[in-house]
Amino acid sequence: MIASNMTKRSSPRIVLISPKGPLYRHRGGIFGKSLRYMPLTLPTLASLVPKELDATIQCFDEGIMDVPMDLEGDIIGLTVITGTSKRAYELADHFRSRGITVVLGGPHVTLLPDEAQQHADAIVVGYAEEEWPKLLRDFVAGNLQPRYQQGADFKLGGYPLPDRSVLPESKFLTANVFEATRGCVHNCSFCVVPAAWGRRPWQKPVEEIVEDIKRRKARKAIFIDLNLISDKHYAAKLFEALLPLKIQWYGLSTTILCDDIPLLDLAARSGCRGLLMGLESVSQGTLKKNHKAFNNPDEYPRIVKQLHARNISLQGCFVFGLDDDRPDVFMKTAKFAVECGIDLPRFAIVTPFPGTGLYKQLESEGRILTKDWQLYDGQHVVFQPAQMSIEELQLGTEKAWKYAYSWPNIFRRLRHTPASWAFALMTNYGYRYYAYRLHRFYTCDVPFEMLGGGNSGRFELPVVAHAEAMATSEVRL
Ligand code: B12
Ligand code: SF4
Repeated sequence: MIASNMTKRSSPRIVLISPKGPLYRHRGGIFGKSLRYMPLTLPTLASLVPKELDATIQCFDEGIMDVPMDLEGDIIGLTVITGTSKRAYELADHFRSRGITVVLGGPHVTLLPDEAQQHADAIVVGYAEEEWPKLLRDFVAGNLQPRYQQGADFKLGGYPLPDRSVLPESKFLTANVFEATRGCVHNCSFCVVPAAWGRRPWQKPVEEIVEDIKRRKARKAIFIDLNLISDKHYAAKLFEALLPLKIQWYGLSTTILCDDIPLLDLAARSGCRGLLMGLESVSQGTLKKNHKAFNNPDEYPRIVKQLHARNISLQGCFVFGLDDDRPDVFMKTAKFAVECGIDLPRFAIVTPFPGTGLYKQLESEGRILTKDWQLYDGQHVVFQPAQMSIEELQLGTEKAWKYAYSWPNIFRRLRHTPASWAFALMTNYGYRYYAYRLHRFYTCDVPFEMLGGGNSGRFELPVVAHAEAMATSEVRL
């Protein structure tokens, strides 16, 4: 029987799910447990459930556990990113057919709300700090609306701290994961952030982050912010506040940090030991065309040296497949990464996530090969590359990984690493393991999560994209 969303309920049973497609479920990798940090999505949503509702909350992250298809609940919230949307819709359809109210939210729902709406009783578009509690109150009152939208006056402060107890901490490498900001002021053509949330940087009051770190008695912290230095003034305030905590921290930043020596020095003094930077390409032309001209490949060697001089390791991420890339791009980039001494280089196939400038361009040129969103994971070719074949892009990416993670090149790169040799070798060994088994594993699961944050990937020959490309003639995060 399908339950009515107009029925009043008390003490609702809320279930929160982070779905994962078959490629990404239970990825224990070589260490037998998830080498990921705990994502903050479900802990954040759980903390926002209004106390007066007297709700029970159950959380499932399919990366580490099974979702019982016969679970009992009154309302299920699923978080959706593009790569998991197929699985999310499958679960949503299943639970709705069992009469349970389903709510969808997250980056993919924000990018494609009309698509998500077809699989949900209600969706939340944008950040949900205000809308999720409102939605739950409406649900309990029997007055659920189909769509809730982040307000224009949204502020990222004054909410309860994430409730990390809703997920089993022991299944993750660490739960000392924090978020200071959201959004980014830049507009890189392939990036989901400006497409989904605009170019405004949202910031949590620094005191809230300090309180969260103290409450967890964290000695090491991971910041998941996609660009921690979007607002340099705020970043400086945050780093100052971290000084007395004497922690080591890891996060994501743009190369712009290295143009501001006082801020870089402050970051290092505040405990920064590892940064992930989207270096993207070794071609200035490619960067410029994709609105990332603030990156200058001529400066990359200097950036690595500046970071190393301050005991900061670098995970440098490159993407392959942008329009100027030719078949020589793979080895050129991999050799460059080795020569620069990047501690952990990563190579991804560029993904035109729906809603991004890149997606719009490729779609208008008829070059999107598949809309099977589960292949939109930075690891499959889903569009027709401009100057190479799909196979070249796939295999070239694999070659770059293998080159950068051959033993001689690991040793070459690590000559100047600021990390301890044991640590640097362990993390590189982890990446090497995957670099040589890309068709079997999902490289995101490996150790930079020990160092910091991360994106980027794995690849299998994408059967769908491949077949469609063949049919149409021919022959990057
Ligand atoms: C942890 C993380 C992961 C984890 C788990 C992600 C997951 N949900 O499954 C792992 C490591 C598995 C992962 C993998 C990948 N990730 Co990731 N990841 C993140 C990261 C760094 C943090 C997520 C987080 O904790 N956010 C904090 C919470 C509070 O924010 P939030 O999730 O956005 O949730 C808020 C709202 O969106 C909303 N909301 C979200 N879900 C729901 C659900 C309901 C019911 C409601 C009401 C509201 C709601 O409410 C929350 C509060 O406002 C984000 C970047 C970021 N800083 O957010 C990227 C991000 C989610 N990842 C991204 C990407 C691209 C990837 C990869 C493709 C990277 C790669 N090449 O490997 C893979 C995808 C794998 C796949 N299966 O396809 C993109 C998503 C883009 C997209 N369109 O899908 C993001 C946004 C980063 C980016 N580059 O822009 N990732
Ligand atoms: S790629 Fe990085 S710098 Fe560019 S818009 Fe996205 S988060 Fe900002």
